Amino acid sequence: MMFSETISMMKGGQNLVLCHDQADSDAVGAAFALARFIGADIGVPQAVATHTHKLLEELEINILIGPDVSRYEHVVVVDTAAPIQLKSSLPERFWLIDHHPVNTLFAQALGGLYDPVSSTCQLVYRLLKELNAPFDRQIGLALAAGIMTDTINFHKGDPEAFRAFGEILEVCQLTYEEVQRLYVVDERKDRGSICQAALNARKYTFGGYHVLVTEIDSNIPTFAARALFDLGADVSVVGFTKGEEVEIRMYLRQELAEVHHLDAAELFRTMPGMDAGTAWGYSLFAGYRARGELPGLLRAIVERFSQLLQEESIGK
Ligand SMILES: [Mn+2]
Repeated sequence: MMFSETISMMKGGQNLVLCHDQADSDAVGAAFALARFIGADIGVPQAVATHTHKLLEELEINILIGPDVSRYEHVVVVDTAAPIQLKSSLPERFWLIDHHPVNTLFAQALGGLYDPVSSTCQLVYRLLKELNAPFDRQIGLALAAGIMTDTINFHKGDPEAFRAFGEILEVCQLTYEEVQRLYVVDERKDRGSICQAALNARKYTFGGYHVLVTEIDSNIPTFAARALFDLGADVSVVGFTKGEEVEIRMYLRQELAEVHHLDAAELFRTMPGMDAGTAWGYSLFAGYRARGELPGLLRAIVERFSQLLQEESIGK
């Protein structure tokens, strides 16, 4: 049976669409659109990512924290690449819709749709289209926000991501700006924090590449890292201290990653002093969360790039 038919059969049942922990707009957007079609609760193991709060508010999405997954007839997990991202909410039986280039969860699923495209939202759009599902502005906003997030506002993306985004705008009568409003930081206080973080940044040049490192006083390190990257950094690293925990985000420029065979997520996983936390991401973006002390971690990251980039340039 096609997976779209399976989805169709779930309609009216006791359903849960479960996102990965720290759910981003791709996970939440996909969950919302699917939940509207089959009728489902939406859950997350512990928390939703800060940048997604705007989408939750806009769509008035009610998310269950740590839902009892055994209570449901059908559980569809979305946008999740590995069992660890579900923490203790990993269901015994579940379907999966995901797009991550490496997926270690699909083998445990009853089935689903796994295709390593740009976003989970485009996969949900594909399924809903196949089912002739009704679309409205809310579903459109959810799916478009997810595609925009996972393509990093179209800094990357496969043809289907662009096509799906355009179709969604058209079918749901949305404008690009309406979707972007959910994506960019438009709180004046947050923009101030990003400006201050940029002004406080230290710039290192190793092997000709610019490495910008800073701390931010607001929990939006991803946006600040993106801002430094857009300013011209080849590597941008931004840390935020939240009580005893630290959050670090890093963007790598593609050219640097290719020339030096670097993978951002892999770098964080193997960084000296960073083995105590959780690292995630892909080749050009990585996140890290742990209990720890931020200045020491940032120094270790700078030291690592100093070795990686200067050694190689000497060898040439
Ligand atoms: Mn995703």
